Amino acid sequence: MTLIPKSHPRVKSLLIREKLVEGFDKGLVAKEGLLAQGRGEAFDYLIGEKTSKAAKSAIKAAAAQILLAKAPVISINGNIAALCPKEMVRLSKNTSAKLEVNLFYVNEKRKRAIIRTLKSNGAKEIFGVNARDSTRLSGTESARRIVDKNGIFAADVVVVPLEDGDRTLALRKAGKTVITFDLNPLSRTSQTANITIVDNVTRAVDLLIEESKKMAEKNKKTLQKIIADFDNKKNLAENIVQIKNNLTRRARIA
Ligand code: PTJ
Repeated sequence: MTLIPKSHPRVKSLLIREKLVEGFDKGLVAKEGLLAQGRGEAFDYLIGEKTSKAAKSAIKAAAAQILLAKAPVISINGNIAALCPKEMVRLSKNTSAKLEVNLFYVNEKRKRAIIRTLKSNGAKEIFGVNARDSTRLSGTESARRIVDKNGIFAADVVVVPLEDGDRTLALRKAGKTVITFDLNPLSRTSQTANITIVDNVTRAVDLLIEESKKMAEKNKKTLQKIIADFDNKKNLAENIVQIKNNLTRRARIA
């Protein structure tokens, strides 16, 4: 691991980068995952490398939505397995959501490494593992169309962190509610999800776990109201305004 001076102003961001690079060295992350990280870092810089008010309200809506779901599933890819496996397992346990490994860049060896990582972080049952349980999701040509019959295929709510593609639209057409974490408010996934958390997944996932713990004590009606009051398009627009304001402020300083 590269040594990063603690005094570095962007130390947190650099530590996240190191986690991803370590995950790549361990065979969890696709080469393209490093590029995805770079894309994310650029947007993180633009949002100010902290959780915005808009992201906090998306996190609340996401917690309510997962708790109200009958069959929630969290989709795990290589970047997530490298960045926050323990947190995803904790979220799944707190909310009774299933974990399914679903990769864009299919690679059996990498898939097995991801499964091992999830297990070593406490996951008991993992979906998307056996070819005999797989089926196809229509409306997408990518490898992500291969899903588990008892996991994503049967889910009513699916969490799809870190992906910019057409799967979200396919999931929505299949009648599912989609939640994503994506630093890019303009990505196809961000724009088509029901709830988009525009924040670094490494910051937002802990907040989502906390929110789901708090909300587990609330009644169904309260949770339904939180979701009804949430408007994803409006929330994305707030994130874009925030980026614009950050840019204007920096331009003034320069
Ligand atoms: O492991 P696989 O084969 O399933 O592949 C995973 C990647 C991430 C390589 C694949 O899904 C991919 O290519 O993703 P994209 O199309 O690059 O989209 C990733 C999205 O996540 C982009 O919009 C990034 O801005 C965003 N992103 C990257 N890092 C983070 C992030 N969003 C939140 N937190 C991050 N840490």
